[in-house]
Amino acid sequence: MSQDAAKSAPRVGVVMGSSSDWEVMQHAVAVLKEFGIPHEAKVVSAHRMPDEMFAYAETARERGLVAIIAGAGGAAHLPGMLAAKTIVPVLGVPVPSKYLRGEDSLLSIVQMPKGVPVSTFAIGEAGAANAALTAVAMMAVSDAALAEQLMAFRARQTAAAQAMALPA
Ligand code: RP5
Repeated sequence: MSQDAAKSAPRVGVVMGSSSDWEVMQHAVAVLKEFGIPHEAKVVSAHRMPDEMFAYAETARERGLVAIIAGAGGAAHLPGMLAAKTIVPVLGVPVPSKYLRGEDSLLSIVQMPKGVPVSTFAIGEAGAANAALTAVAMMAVSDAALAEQLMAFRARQTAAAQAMALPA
């Protein structure tokens, strides 16, 4: 791989079970864009594309991914099955579902048996954004410039909260 290709090779993978998950998962991608993290986003359905799902997980490490953000809804086995096939950290995002509002997604992602972890985030948009912020924090451990960016991001939130006013 050339140096230029290596620079732009994705470091974080954002995958989801369906294009219908994009409304939520786009918030992870927006954070990665904001921090300038090379990333990729694609549909990898666990039950409709099991072979592609395994191939994605099996090649993640050699392709240089440091984290996989995986969003799914309902019987949300995508994050757990990816985690079963790679040691790259998997950050799971429960996508709101039609009938159970994402409580099914949350429980099926968070309740991984001991030994194969999936870091699980809040249901929906906040979870997607926070999963990406966690990937940024993981990378910031060994990247001083990124750490500065993350601290500035936090400082802006502090300033915004400090400036909040309530009705008289
Ligand atoms: C899951 O089923 C997806 O992650 C999505 O949240 C849910 C519904 O998928 P679609 O029927 O919208 O394709 O696999």
